[in-house]
Amino acid sequence: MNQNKMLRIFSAVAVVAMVLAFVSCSSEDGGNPAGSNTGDGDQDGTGEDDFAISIIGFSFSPANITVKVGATLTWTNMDSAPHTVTSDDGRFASSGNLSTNDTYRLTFSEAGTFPYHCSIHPSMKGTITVEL
Ligand SMILES: [Cu+2]
Repeated sequence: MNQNKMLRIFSAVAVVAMVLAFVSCSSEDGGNPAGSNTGDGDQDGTGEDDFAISIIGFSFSPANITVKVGATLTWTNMDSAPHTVTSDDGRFASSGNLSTNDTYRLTFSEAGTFPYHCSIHPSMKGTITVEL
C-alpha cells in the first residue's frame, strides 16, 4: 500500500517534470519566430537581402556592415549576458534586452548610416550602412 502510494507520487512528479520541460522548450521556440529562419548565422551574403550579425564576446560581429535598401538583418545574442541593439539616434526601434539565443530582426527600407550600440554595455558599437 505504502509503496504503491510512493510510486504514484513519483510518477506524478516525473510527469510534471516532463510537462515543464516540454513547455519551456516550446515557449522558447514560440518566442523566437525569427529563430527558425536564422539558422546558425551562416547565411551572411547567401540570400540577396538577409544578413546575420552575431552578438558574441561583448561585441557585434561584424560590427560594420553595408547592405542594400530592403535588406533584413538578424542579430543573435550568443553571449550568456543580455545585450540590446539600440540606435544611437533613435532611427530604429530598440530590440530591448536580448537573452541568450534571442534574435532581433530589422528590415532597412531607407538608405543611410545607422550607428547603434548596446544600451547595457555602451562600449559595444556597430554601424549599418544602407545603400540604394
Ligand atoms: Cu551588451
